[in-house]
Amino acid sequence: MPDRAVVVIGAGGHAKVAIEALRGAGWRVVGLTDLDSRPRQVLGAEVIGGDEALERLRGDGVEHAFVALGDNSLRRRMAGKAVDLGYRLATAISPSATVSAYARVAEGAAIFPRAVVNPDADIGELAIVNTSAVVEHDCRVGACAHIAPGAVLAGGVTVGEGALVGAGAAVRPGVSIGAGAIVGAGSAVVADVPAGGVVAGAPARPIGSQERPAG
Ligand code: JB2
Repeated sequence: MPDRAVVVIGAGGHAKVAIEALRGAGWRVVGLTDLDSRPRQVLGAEVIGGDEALERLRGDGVEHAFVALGDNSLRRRMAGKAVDLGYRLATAISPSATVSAYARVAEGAAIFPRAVVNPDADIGELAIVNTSAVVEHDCRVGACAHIAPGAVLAGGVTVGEGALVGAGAAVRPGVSIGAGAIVGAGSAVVADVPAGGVVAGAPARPIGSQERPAG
């Protein structure tokens, strides 16, 4: 039986859901690091300090880290630091999530309670499929993208790296959402969204763009 010890990076709201998912999947959370390094507990796990504690923990033999930061760019950056320190990225799949045996979930991803990931879907490294989100068959969710709670991707949707699909949004089959794009909460996306595009509404319309795609 391999050691299932994991350190969680970030001690905010995302960490709470991640800790439950990790524990449910058999991980032992040895502690958290946070920018706010004051000692405290999150769901009974200790905040042991800032990210400088990561090196010591690795030296103590902790092999896995989970980056529990909801911001897509920050999550990518912190994961890079953890990997540079020699960590492997843990994957947090809640026991109540339904993940097809024919789906692929890359390292560092989060699949939260009651989310559904159907056959031949591909969930990229560090992506988040948040609570009750649905990723239908043949979807591709890029690295560091975030499918927020209750969002629904119909079959064959592509979500680019670092994109955010807001809570409760619905995306029509086969639509492509570009890297770093943002889809507003509750939107109905019926046409492709370019990289860095920001859309909202039902049907979703452009409301701006980001100069540099996030993530
Ligand atoms: O560089 C960092 C760093 N920067 C901010 N390293 C570490 N270890 N921690 C960092 N933080 C910490 O992330 C902040 O001090 C804060 O404690 C935490 C962010 O907490 P917050 O609750 O604001 O966001 P979150 O990322 O945990 O969750 C967001 O994303 C989720 C997907 C929220 O929007 C949630 O509502 C959402 N469900």
